[in-house]
Amino acid sequence: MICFNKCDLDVDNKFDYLNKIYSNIGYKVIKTNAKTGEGIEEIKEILKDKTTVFAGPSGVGKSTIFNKVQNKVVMQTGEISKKVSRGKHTTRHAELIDIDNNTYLVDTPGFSLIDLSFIDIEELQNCFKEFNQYSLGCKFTSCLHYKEKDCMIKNKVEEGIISKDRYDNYIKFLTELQQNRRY
Ligand SMILES: Nc1nc2c(ncn2[C@@H]2O[C@H](COP(=O)(O)OP(=O)(O)O)[C@@H](O)[C@H]2O)c(=O)[nH]1
Ligand SMILES: [Mg+2]
Ligand SMILES: [Zn+2]
Repeated sequence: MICFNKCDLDVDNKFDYLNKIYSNIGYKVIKTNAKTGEGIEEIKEILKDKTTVFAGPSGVGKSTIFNKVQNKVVMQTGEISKKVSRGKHTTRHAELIDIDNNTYLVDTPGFSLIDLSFIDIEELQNCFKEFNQYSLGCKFTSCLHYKEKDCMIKNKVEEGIISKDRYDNYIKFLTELQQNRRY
């Protein structure tokens, strides 16, 4: 599930744009404002009878939301440093908190940088699940949807069926992995 928090700061309504992209792919998308409580009840419903981990960049409001959905533990929340505009790592470890019957929650420190090196180049496309149903249409079975000819993924991007932003992210990650590949 993807949660877009701080919707009070979303002045140009990026949420609607992202919601459309990710809902189409099949993700459940939720809009929250941890300051006013918007969307918090919806999150509580989703957490019921499950074990959930909050993941995402530091400073996005994971711990603030964590504090709003339960009253057993108070997590430290951090102001975003104006200097580096990155969140402080105030949550230093991950702990499984028993918030209700059969309901567990883990807050995490989050990350300021994603290390993708554990993903195989050929496997990366599986992280973009909307590519799946089309990749059989590529001419080459090992198509990376990058420089290859007769690529169905690139066709679908062209047709506007696969989001160009998502495809561009895929290529960013792919080229990063290719550059760091060790022989
Ligand atoms: N404007 C705004 N600020 C928020 C919201 N949620 C959290 N914050 C602020 O963002 C900062 C980082 O929050 P925190 O929960 O520590 O982020 P974490 O690193 O993801 O755990 C804090 O100063 C929070 O008060 C929100 O919905 N709107
Ligand atoms: Mg935190
Ligand atoms: Zn392809």
